[in-house]
Order: sequence, then C-alpha cells, then structure tokens
Amino acid sequence: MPDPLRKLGGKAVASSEEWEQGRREEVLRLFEERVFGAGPVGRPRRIAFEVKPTEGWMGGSAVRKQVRIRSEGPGGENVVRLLLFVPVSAKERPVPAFLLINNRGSEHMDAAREKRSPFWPAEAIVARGFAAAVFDNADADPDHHDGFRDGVHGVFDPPGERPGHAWGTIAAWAWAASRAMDYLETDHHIDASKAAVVGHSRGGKTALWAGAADRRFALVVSNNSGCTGAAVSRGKGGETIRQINDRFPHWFCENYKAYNDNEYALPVDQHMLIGLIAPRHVYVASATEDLWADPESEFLGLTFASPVYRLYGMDGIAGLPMPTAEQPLHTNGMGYHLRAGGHDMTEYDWQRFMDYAERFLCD
Ligand code: GTR
Repeated sequence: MPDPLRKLGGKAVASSEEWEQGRREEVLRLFEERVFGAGPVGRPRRIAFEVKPTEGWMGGSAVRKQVRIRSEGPGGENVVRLLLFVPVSAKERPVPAFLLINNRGSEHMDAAREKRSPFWPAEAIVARGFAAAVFDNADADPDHHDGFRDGVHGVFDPPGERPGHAWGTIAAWAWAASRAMDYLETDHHIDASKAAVVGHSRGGKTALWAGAADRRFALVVSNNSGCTGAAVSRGKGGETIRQINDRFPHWFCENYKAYNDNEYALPVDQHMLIGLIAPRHVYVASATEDLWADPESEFLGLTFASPVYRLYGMDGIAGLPMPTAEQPLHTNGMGYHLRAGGHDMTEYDWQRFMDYAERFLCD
C-alpha cells in the first residue's frame, strides 16, 4: 500500500505542516492526473443563483428554496437545480447542512413532498435541525458516455483532442457540488462552515473527490462507494478497476485505464483520497451484503488514512477492529458503520450520519 506520508522522492512527512506544504498537493495532483481528471474551470467567472423561497413546508417547520445555479462558459450555459428545505429555526441562527449528490433520479427529491424517499429523508433531516439540500447529478452531466459533449463538459471543455487527464463525469458531478457550496455560502440561513457533502455509490465516489478537492466541506460522507471510492483497490474483492472502466468508460480520466488489472502500479490508493480530507471529518458506510463494493476494503480505506489524521492530533481508526453490523464507530475525525442489508442508502444510514455530525460538527 503506498505510504501517504512518503513523498514521491522518498522523503518522509513528519508533521501536518510538511503534509500541507508539499505532500498534500502532490497527492491531490496524482488523483487529478491519474484517476478523476482535472477540470478546465473552478468557480466560473459567470455564475448566478436564482432563488425561489416558499414558506410553510413540513407542517410549518421548514422553508423550501428552489435554486437555479447558472454557470456560463464558452459552450453555453449549464443549470444545476438545487433544492433545499431549511428549518425555520435558521431565521434565528444559521444551521448546518447536508448536501446530497443524488445519483438515483429526480423521483428521490420530490420538491412537493408527495413522494418521499428514504434515500433523501428530508423530513428527518430537518427534524434534527439540519438543512437538507440536494441536486440531481445529471443536471451537471448525464450519466452516459457520449464523448463528453453534453453537460458541463460541453460548456467548458476547450476544443480539440481531450488530454489523458481531462476530467471525467465523476469530476463534473464533484464540480457541481462545489457550485452548490458556492450558493450555500451566500445563504444567511446556512452555516456553510458546517456543511456535509453526501453521496451513495457512484455519488459516494463523487462526494470523496468533491471533499478532497474542495476544503470548504467540513464533513464528507461516502456511502457504499466501493471501487475508486472509499475501498482500497489493492487486494479488493468485488469490482476491480478494469471492471469499472469497462462498464463506465466516462467516469474517470483516460489515464486511469492504464491501471486496469494493474492496480499495484498506481502511485496512490484510495486511503490517500480519504487522507486529503484531513483534518476535516470523513464518514464511510458499508452494507453487509454489498460485496461488489467490499466492506472490508472500505474500512481499510479509513484505517490506512488514519496516519494523516494523526498528524493533526486526531484519532482516526487505525488499530481498531472492523465493527460488526449496526455498531457504529465514531471517533474525532472518522466515522464508520456497517449496515445489515444490501447496496442502498436508508434512513438508518442518514440517522448515523446525523449522530456523527451532531457530536463532532455542531457545538
Ligand atoms: C455499479 C458500479 C459501482 C457503483 C454502483 C452505483 O454498477 O459498478 O461502482 O457505483 O453502480 O453507483 O450504484
């Protein structure tokens, strides 16, 4: 397993200063160049937020805000529709927020609250005093391989041949999460210094990359993210790098395909992606029957990231045994739980994320 605390030249990193002043940047660039790809734009020069607030939701306990995030680039305009339910208590004091990168279609984020989904239990999130925010990843980039013409690639990519490190679809979704954060920072009802980004499966891989690249997210939650998410690729069961690249050729950058059946040649592994989140909080959740994602390898992602957390005097989970089902392990810096059942994100998962946030994010 590559050592997060050893620079490419072999020099050891012994302090958080040394991590911050060189090694962190090196690891971030490696993930950009070899795995997710680099985007041509961060916060676009031309970005606008159109907000439509309405009162009286959830029995009067919430305000609904429908936000259109409009980003303009050389290829036209992209609109990400962000939906928020904010507890009315936010009028007295800004509230922390959970932002879900929704990869399961807009039926899980019904603005009218006629159709409720445990995948995004907005009522339960608001009841615990958090703002519930969500966007549909397809707004930023539809989840199919069209040669990177649609979505934000079509809006921002320079003309000509794409380099091997050009951003893939997961990087585009992560970019959109950062644009949602741009909005949250403008909303006086939200405490943007206490915002969590959450994703399930392909969305969980996205949440990790969003949180690694954008240090404004105070908590990163990765549910059943598996291959190229929280699970280390070396020795992983279930899905491999070859399988993910073959089935989803648009998710990562072209350079990543060099590691098909060749994970030991990668200069990084997924624990280093988690390490990039330090000293902010990271939460990984697995499910007992989700062997394609491989719970043990997801847990190892946290274990091997722990030395980076220790540089900041935070506990991490190194040395602790993997917990059994429904025995959450929450330390300062890292949270983990294993849910009994299959590949999904349920209200049980959300309640544990909120337990963690209440304890370590809120004062
Ligand atoms: C699977 C894929 C996984 C995971 C999952 C999902 O088909 O192999 O890596 O991302 O989809 O997003 O539900």
